[in-house]
Amino acid sequence: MSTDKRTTVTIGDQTFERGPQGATHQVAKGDTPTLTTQQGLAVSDDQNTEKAGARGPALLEDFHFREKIFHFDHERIPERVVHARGYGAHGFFELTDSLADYTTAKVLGKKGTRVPAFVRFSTVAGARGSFDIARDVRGFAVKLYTEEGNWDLVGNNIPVFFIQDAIKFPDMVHAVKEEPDSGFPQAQSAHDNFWDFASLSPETVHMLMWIMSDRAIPRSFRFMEGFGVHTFRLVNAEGKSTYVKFHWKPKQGLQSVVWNEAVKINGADPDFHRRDLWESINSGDFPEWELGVQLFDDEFADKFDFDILDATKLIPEELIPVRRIGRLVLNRTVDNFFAETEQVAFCTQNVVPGIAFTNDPLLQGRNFSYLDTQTKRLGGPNFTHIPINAPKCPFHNFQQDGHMAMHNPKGRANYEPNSWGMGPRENPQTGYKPYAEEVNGRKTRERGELFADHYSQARQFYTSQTPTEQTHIKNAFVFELSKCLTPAIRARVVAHLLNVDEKLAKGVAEGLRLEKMPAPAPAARTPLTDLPASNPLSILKNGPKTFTGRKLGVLVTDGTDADLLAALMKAAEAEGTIVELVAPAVGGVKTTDGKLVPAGQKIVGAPSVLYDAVVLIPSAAGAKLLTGEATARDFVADAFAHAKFIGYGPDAKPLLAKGGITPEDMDDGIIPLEAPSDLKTFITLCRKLRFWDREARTHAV
Ligand code: HDD
Repeated sequence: MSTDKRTTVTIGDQTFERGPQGATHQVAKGDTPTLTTQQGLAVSDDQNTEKAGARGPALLEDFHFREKIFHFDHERIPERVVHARGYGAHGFFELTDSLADYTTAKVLGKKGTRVPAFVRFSTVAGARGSFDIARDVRGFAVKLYTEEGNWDLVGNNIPVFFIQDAIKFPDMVHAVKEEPDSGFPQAQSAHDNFWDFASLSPETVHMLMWIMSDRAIPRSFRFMEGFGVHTFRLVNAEGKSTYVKFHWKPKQGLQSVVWNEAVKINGADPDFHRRDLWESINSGDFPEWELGVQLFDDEFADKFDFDILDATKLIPEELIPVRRIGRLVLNRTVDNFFAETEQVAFCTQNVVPGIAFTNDPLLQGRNFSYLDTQTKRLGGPNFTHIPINAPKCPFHNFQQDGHMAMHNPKGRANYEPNSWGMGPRENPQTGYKPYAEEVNGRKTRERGELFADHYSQARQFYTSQTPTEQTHIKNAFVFELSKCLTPAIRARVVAHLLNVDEKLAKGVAEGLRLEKMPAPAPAARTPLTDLPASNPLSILKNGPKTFTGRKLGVLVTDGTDADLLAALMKAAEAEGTIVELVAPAVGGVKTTDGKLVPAGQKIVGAPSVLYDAVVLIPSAAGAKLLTGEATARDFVADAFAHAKFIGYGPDAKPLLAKGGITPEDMDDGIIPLEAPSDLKTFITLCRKLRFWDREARTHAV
């Protein structure tokens, strides 16, 4: 029986059209388009395959069915071999300070220049469907559609890298990804293969410090820095080169979560980071970063303790300050995840005139890898024709044909020179030229001498952290190595840490219960132990000054004080804080004024790990009800254990007790909220983000 026999039904307060088998549709309006095949043929029935009789066999001639299934079967493309899980957004870049003295790049030339941008953030090791808060590096890839072509700055949220030479990249990636026989662990470095490779490759040690720090578990993409990592060159109109390192500094300040929290967020909301970006942009709270540059010359490069071509080293901001020259604003989410976020193809080779490469062996290797990988991933050489990848400036060339060619040269000439006077010509004035660096040398497979210092900056990173952050680093090493089944590998890592910081090494050894302390790993170059601490390397020294854009979870029940709730909403709004009400039922609660206030979440689906701080304002009866609910108990206990600020109303005490908070545990991070004016004080306190003093009291092991 065909679907043209439709009836109208009402479900709830909405009216639908229903076919004979119960499939329910929107009621077609005048402007509802007709469903067609890919050939534009109108479809009469999309519910039933063509059959010989209602209960008979399906017919091969049903081309609509075949086309639909064929297309579905081909929906997947290979996921990225690294950075498979990512999330993108559109925005713009605006130049706020001209670098015209240093570079001919127009995007960096005239103050006020604005170009469209697309940014894709990612994790590295996990598959496309893995979770957001893995302990991992985050990709921070920026595509600027400039008037001189696309400039891709394909960076990370960490300014250094695991390895120095691109030839080691496949080994490093194989080691960190799931082990090839078992196929696990997914999206984690906490396994033997990774630590085996890392402990046998001392060049990884500086990066290990960063990924064991809270940098690897950011609170959101919005609250992390980005780095171009390599030293690039800027080249000006006279052909003079200046070295440059690129930085993205978040206006929102830096913030991370704690490890136990990350583990729980991954279960409660595997999409935590992408949801945060989506929601902030769609609510009009546009994340913003400043573009910073560290500019330096050969004189600095020659006297610097390390090689500027070595991607496992950074240049402390105290030595070369970061000059802020622009801003990147993300103000539009994608229309289609696949078309934009999945198909966007970043290539480190995409630079514009006035920006050039250095001989960093990691960068040189990347320039091959990205083009190669996009060709495979997107199915051929014409991936640049996909709208998200196409430049927004005019482009003309004689490249033609290939799979899915969307634009071919027009007319007779598909080569040059030609005598038909047709087609584009090269332009020696505006065209891209490599930097005219003098190059000579014997062919060899070696690295620069200074590349061999693997510990000095690792130590500098560690000594630059606050005691809280140092503890987190130690705990992360202990956690990861405790998942490592081979004791010899654990000891090898500790042997490296002895060259970084003895206290750290001892703390890790103790945490692992290592019976015998290994000897320090032999260093290829004597580490410099006197590098001064550098404040920009710490997250906690660079936190936000406001609670803006952060999320407050508020536990409410029937009978919650309406005045207290109103005061909370007002104080939060003034600060730009997002409030989510968590209740026994998502339909909401009746507050003391008799109004039904809808909730954002039911308690079972909203653990406190999803919030930056929490408020407990149940009524007395509500608190009694929630003491019998395990997820409410966890809500309180976790907020306490994760050193969060907790505001509590007059009737919340039984809930605090149920969450394991004894009267002796009450500290300055747990704030009574009695009068509406207390709410403003509470929100102001939350600007500190965490009450770190509590942490030591909650982690005895
Ligand atoms: Fe890479 C993707 C960042 C070293 C080879 N890389 C990729 C992405 C980012 C980075 C952010 C995701 C881009 C996106 O969102 O689509 N990669 C880095 C940084 C590195 C680095 C900051 C060191 C400083 N990468 C690196 C090396 C190689 C690669 C040494 C190979 C020799 N990277 C790739 C790749 C990927 C990639 C295989 C996978 C998917 C893709 O390119 O588009 O070509």
